[in-house]
Amino acid sequence: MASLARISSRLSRRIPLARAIQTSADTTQLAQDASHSEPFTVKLHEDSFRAYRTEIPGLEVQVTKDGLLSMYKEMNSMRRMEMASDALYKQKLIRGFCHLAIGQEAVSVGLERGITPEDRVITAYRCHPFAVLRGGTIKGVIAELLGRQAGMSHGKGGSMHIFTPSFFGGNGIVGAQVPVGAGIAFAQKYMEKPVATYAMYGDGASNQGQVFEAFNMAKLWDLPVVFVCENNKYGMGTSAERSSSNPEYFTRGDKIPGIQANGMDIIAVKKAVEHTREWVLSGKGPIILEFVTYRYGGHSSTQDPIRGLQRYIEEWGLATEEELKKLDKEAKAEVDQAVEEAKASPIPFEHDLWTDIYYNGYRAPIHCVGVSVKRFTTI
Ligand SMILES: Cc1ncc(C[n+]2csc(CCOP(=O)(O)OP(=O)(O)O)c2C)c(N)n1
Ligand SMILES: [Mg+2]
Repeated sequence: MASLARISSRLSRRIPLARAIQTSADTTQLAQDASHSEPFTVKLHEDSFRAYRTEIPGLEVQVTKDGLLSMYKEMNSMRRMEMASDALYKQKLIRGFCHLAIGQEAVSVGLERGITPEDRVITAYRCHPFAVLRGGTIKGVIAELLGRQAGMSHGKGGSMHIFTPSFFGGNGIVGAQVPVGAGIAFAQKYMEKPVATYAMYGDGASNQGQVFEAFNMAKLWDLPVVFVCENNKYGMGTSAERSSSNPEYFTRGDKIPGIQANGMDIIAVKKAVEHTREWVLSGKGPIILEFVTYRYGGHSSTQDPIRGLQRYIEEWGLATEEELKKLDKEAKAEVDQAVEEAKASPIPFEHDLWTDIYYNGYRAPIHCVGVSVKRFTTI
C-alpha cells in the first residue's frame, strides 16, 4: 500500500504550483531619467502582483534616490542585526528561542515605508526588525535577546516578546496574533481613528481555525485590517504545498479580496502596502496581502532582497558599488556598537520582577507579604 507521504507527494504534483511572482533588477524599468534629487518613476514587472476579487496595484511607482538608499541601508542594518543575533546565539549568550528574519528584510522595511507611525502592526515570533522599525532600537532588541536590563522588555521577555506603542509583538503562539490583530483594528474603528492595522502571519499559521474566524469577523464588521501572509514557503520543515490544500494564500479570504506581491522586491512591497492601506482606510473592509518571500539567507543573488535593490541602484546610476559598500559598513558598525552596549547592560534588577505586570490604572490590590509597594510600578 502506498504510504501517506507518497500519496500526498503524488497529489501535490498534480496541483499546479502558483505562477512564479517575480520582479528583479533586470525587469523593473526606469520609466524616466533618474534625477538624483527629484522623485522619478519606475515600472514594476507585470508579474509583481496578482489579485483576487480586486484589481492589482498600479505598476508605476515614484521613488527617490534618497528613499532607495535609505531603504538599502535599513535592510542592511536589519540583516546585520539578525546575523549578530545568530552569532550570539551560537556563542550561547542568547538562550531560549531566537527566530531570525534573514532574507525577509524587504517585507519589514518595505512595510514600514508604506505605513505611518500611527498605523498598527502585530506579528508572530519573527519580530526583531519590526520592533526596531516601529520605534525600538537595535540595542534594545539585542539586549532583550541577551536578557539584559537595557532590553525593550527590560530583559524579561526575550526574542518573541518585544513591543512598542504601535507594535503589538512578537507573539509565540502561532496564529494567535491574527484575531488579536482583528481586535486592534476593531478598536481603531470603534474610536474612529484613521489607522490601518497590519496583522501578519506565516504560511504555516494560515491553516488555523482562528485565522478564518478572524477573517469572518473582520469582513462581517468591515474592519480596517490588512491580513498579511508572509509566505516564506515553509512552516518549520514542511513546505507550503504539503501543508496547505490551497497555497494561494491571497485567495483564501472567501469574500475578502486579496493581493499577492513579490516580497523580495522592496519597491513592490511598499507599493502593495500603500495600496492596501488606502483600501482599508476607505471603508472597504479587510484585505489579504500575501508576500511571497524566502526564509533565511544563503539564497542566490537574484533571490536576495538586498542584492535586488543594489542592482536597481547601480543600474539606475544612483550610487556606485563602493558607495553602497560604505552604507553596509555603516550598518555593520551600528550593529557592532549596539551589541557591545547591550552586552555591557546588567541583567534585570531584582525590582524588575514587580514591574510591567499591569497596565497603568489597572493594578490589582497587592496582598503579597514582604513586597515593597513603592517598587511595584506599572507600565
Ligand atoms: C499554536 C502553536 N502551534 C505550534 C507551534 C510551534 N511552531 C513554532 S513555529 C511553527 C511554524 C510556523 O510556520 P509559519 O507560520 O510558516 O511561520 P515561519 O516560521 O515560516 O515564519 C510552529 C508549528 C507554536 N509556536 N504555536
Ligand atoms: Mg512560513
